[in-house]
Amino acid sequence: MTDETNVSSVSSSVPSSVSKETNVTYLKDYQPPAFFIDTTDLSFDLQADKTVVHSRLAIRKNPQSSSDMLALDGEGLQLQSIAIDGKLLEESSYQLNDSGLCLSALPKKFVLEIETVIDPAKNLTLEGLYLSDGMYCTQCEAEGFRRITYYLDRPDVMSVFTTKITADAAAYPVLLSNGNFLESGECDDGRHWALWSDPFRKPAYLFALVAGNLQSVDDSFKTMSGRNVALKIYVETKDLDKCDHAMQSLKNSMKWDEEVYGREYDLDLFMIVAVDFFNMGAMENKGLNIFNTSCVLANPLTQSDMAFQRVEAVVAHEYFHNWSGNRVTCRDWFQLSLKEGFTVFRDASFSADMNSPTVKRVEDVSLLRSAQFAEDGGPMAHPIRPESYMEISNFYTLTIYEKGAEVIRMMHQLLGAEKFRAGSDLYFKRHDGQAVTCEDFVLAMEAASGVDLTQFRLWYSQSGTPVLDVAESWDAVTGDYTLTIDQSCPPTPGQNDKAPLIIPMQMALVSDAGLQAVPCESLKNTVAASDSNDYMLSVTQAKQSWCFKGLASKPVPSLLRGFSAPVKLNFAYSLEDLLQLLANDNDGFVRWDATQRYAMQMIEAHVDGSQLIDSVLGAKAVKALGQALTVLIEQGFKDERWQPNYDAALLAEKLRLPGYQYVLEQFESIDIRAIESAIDTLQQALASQLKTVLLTAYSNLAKQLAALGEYSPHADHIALRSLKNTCLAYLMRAQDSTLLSLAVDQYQSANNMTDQASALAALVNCPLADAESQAQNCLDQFYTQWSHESLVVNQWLRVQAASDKPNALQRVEHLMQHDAYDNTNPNKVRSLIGGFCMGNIAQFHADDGSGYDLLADEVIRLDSLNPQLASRLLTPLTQWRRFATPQSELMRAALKRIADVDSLSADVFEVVSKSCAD
Ligand code: B3K
Ligand code: ZN
Repeated sequence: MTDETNVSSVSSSVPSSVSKETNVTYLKDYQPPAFFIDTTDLSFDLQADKTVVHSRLAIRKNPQSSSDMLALDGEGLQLQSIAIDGKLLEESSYQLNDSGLCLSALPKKFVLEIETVIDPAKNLTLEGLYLSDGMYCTQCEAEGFRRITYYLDRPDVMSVFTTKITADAAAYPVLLSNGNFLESGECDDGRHWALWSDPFRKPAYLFALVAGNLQSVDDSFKTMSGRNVALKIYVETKDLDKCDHAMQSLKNSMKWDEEVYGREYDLDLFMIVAVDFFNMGAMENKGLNIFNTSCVLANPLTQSDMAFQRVEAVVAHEYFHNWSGNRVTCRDWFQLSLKEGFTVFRDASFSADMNSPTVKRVEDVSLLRSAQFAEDGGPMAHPIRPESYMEISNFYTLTIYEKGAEVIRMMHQLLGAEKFRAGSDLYFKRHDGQAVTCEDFVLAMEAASGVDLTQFRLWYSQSGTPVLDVAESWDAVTGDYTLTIDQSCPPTPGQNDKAPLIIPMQMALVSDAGLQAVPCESLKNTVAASDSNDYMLSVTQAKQSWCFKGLASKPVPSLLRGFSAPVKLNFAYSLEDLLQLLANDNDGFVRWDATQRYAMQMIEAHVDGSQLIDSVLGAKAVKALGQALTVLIEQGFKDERWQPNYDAALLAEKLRLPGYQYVLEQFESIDIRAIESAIDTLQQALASQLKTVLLTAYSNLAKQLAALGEYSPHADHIALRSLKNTCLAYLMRAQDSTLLSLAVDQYQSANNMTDQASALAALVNCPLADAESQAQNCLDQFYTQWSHESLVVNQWLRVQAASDKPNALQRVEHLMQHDAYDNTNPNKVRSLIGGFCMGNIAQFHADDGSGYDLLADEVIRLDSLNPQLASRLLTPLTQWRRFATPQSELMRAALKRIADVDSLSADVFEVVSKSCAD
């Protein structure tokens, strides 16, 4: 079906750009669709620059809708023909524009057939159908399907899909789509075809197609009802040796979801495909997950422990979406956190069960407090259920994902595990096969638990990070100890006044003797039953007090245990209080947090000049922290072996000082040079003080790991390596050139990437002049050894971009010209440009603005190719208001320079316009 006269002039290769008055979409304007699409039959004739897409849609009027207009979304498509019930339409019988196709005067039920042509080879946006590295693949969430064909590209239109793919048989032997494989055949001209059918109704954003020269690693899983599911991970031949960990993670996830949520997989086949050009981590397309290679490939020689854990988490996350996202999906994109927040909560619980729960919690809280809090305090702040957007791709944020998961976690705490499970069972039962809202989730939780969540709903509508100011008073005569909590939340865009939220505050009281169980009148009904020493304070008002009676001595409060709510907590802990918590608290999170708070107090005092770390008083405070850490390190060893009951990974987290992002987040006005000096001074001081104990720990851990033999991604082994390599990083900063050989030897003898890359990073960041040539030798060797492994090359780019040695900017500019760099591959751009702008904070914020210029140039260049990536990279500049001069003005000028570019994408336009708004 071709009608040459009907070819539209829109080029398919160019991302859609906007005039300066971009459209805003509002939640309040939601209308149900005017039509439904019961079945969608697609046929793809794949050719690099001219792929023909034929669609046959069985459409039916929605009786509930008053509109008669069928407005199909479509972008960058060449329309070839359109027919209703077999009859070709004249050009005059529909309206075509840049964003779609409108039809009116339609029957109640009809078959619409459309043929479009697209150009996957030129599609660098990596949205819709694209050809990269000789492989076709799709990315349709959120609004990519409209770049494939005209459609009702909205999640509340769910349809049964069949897909026929035809392609050159030699170049693309594997042809995949959602659901079950039906049949395949050969054509006369060296091409072949395959037909797939997905029995489950789904929105277009879950559609997927892959064609390539791939091989699979195969396995199977027997579900709880005894069905056999075939599991396949498709990769390039050279990567077949990197799939075992993903496969094991998949099987563990399938089992875990059955045991913990009662969720069984529903198709007979589950496929994962790895792609090197991908805008994010992975995508949960029904039955055919598409993954960034970085989130699926894992081999000890080429991937670090961190990558192994990320693979496990992302495989689980995408698999869990099969229920939380696919079987029950979102009504509209404002409900994104319905699937993402819940699924992140599910994958975090899974990772906690597979590894160390406390370490997982510390990692999640670190991310939240550094990056999500910054987002929530910046110009892009939005509630976990936003009310408007210009470009939905900008709302795949830490707020939707991580804060969204925290909100679900709080619900889990308020209801308790059993009632929460009853709530999730009810939610899945009530809404299976539907597209629903966050409100539907909360209603199911309320119905199953009997808990009133009226006030809790504010977490969905209010943006900004709540602040708890906690004050104590102590009466030595009566032994009364009173805590008063003030709750507030700073204004965020569009929300000046905030109502008090319900905040679950888990706490305990700590004394020299350990945890105290004490009575508290107002807590009669709220004391957590699980641990008699723990209280769950329900903070619901702007100001509230709790009085604990009859204490023998003044306690230290252990507040927000387990980080029970995503809030900022202010309490005037003395350094002694913090050491007390570090020594005597039994909550792993609070113990770790005590070291963060201790270090922060020192950094703040150094920055404001009141107590320099290298002064007598400061040195005393560093010494006290150093001693406490020494005790912890020494306690961990018995007969030169680390005892398994001590968590080495958690100790490594404690030893590492707060990261730059977290430190910046604590300042009202950021004086970057003063902060840089404080962090450097503290690091050097601790490194020198701890040198001896770190050296012993390093060699003990190295011996112990060697005795364990082969590499294993087991959490216990990862913990030992993490502590060992943290010791090494410190030792390389101890200004002692006799220690250099430790890193060089480890680099040369490493039999896994964790040890090799850690040694490389330690050398590259070693401040000693003697280290320079050694570091360069290792960098050169590393590239020679791994230039054929794309993901390893990314690590090589990142370690150089993030190096705190001077001239990082020049190095980055030089690397941008290197053969190993490809400025259309998101992984490479994120490693080099992102590695510099987000991983090299001090040099990115150079006083001459050179870091901002580099970023602005890259954002402008990328915006015409891949707007999603460009918009993501921009994030650090959005924080300009937080900085003192000259950074604030220079950052703003860089934003303005971007804003002045004609025809920006909606993605970048939204971020720059909101960031520059007065
Ligand atoms: N749902 C996808 C994210 C899609 C992002 C689109 N810009 C992956 C995930 O969260 O599982
Ligand atoms: Zn997700």
